Amino acid sequence: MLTDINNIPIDQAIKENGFVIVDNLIPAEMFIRLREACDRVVDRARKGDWNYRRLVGTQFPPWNEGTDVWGVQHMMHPDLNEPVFAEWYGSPDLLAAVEQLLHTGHEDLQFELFNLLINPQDSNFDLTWHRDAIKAEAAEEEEKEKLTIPHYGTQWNTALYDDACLFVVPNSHRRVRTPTERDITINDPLSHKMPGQLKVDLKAGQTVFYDNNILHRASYDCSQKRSTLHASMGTIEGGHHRAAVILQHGLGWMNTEEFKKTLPESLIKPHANIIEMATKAGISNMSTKPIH
Ligand SMILES: O=C(O)CCC(=O)C(=O)O
Ligand SMILES: [Fe+2]
Repeated sequence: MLTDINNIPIDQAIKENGFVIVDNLIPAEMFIRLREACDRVVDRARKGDWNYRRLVGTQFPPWNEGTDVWGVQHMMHPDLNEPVFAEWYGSPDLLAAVEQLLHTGHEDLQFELFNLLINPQDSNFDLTWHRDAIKAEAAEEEEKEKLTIPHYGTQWNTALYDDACLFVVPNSHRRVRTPTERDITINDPLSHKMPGQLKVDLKAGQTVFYDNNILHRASYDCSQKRSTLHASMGTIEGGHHRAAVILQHGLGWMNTEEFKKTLPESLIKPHANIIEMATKAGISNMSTKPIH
């Protein structure tokens, strides 16, 4: 059983706090290869040679305006031609961690997103306090209802360089916002004074898994190199609930023979599972409209 940096089983820690920090989910021999592959894709995205990217000025998809890049999308896309990303996404320790967090087995794992979060070059950029799957304006009743939907998935940041960009409110992932939190998320969403906020300090090589409905924000510093792998996986039980969150990123390229050929053995079943999920939900082009 995998434990976190405080020796607590990771599934227990994420349930209690909404996030959990884990060491050593990158095999030593893969570390440099991942850094080098990231440098190459970042270079392409900044040059405008890779158009699936997140641009300063906009937090959620679509990213149509601006030039300075804060994230690169679709690390496993066959046109990027960087096999180390699928190799890591399908690596045994990472899959074991995800299976423990989701209380599921390999057969039921669902292949999802793999993106990269980086430092912008020209200016600092802050993401607002948010929950990924619930809008700030949601009325209390709607918020309460959405918070009861199980996630059937987990997401994580794995730092290739020390990374202190993410802030969370521990244990805010399953309850409605307090009046102060509601006020901040709606009227002062860049606030540095969120009650109970915690800076997540990751050392290179550490991973934070977090509930995507924990209240969180991020602060992007253009002077500090960031190259943080940002990914998610789910279970087949998620069905259409998971579809909305995942497919808003536009994943048509995953439903191709060309992509399937690039997958390591450990990802064949998880990949078949997401294609089946999208097909059952009637979304075989694997694209849905943005949530926010
Ligand atoms: O930059 C981060 O660490 C968090 C990114 C984030 O919150 C998001 O992509 O929704
Ligand atoms: Fe987020």
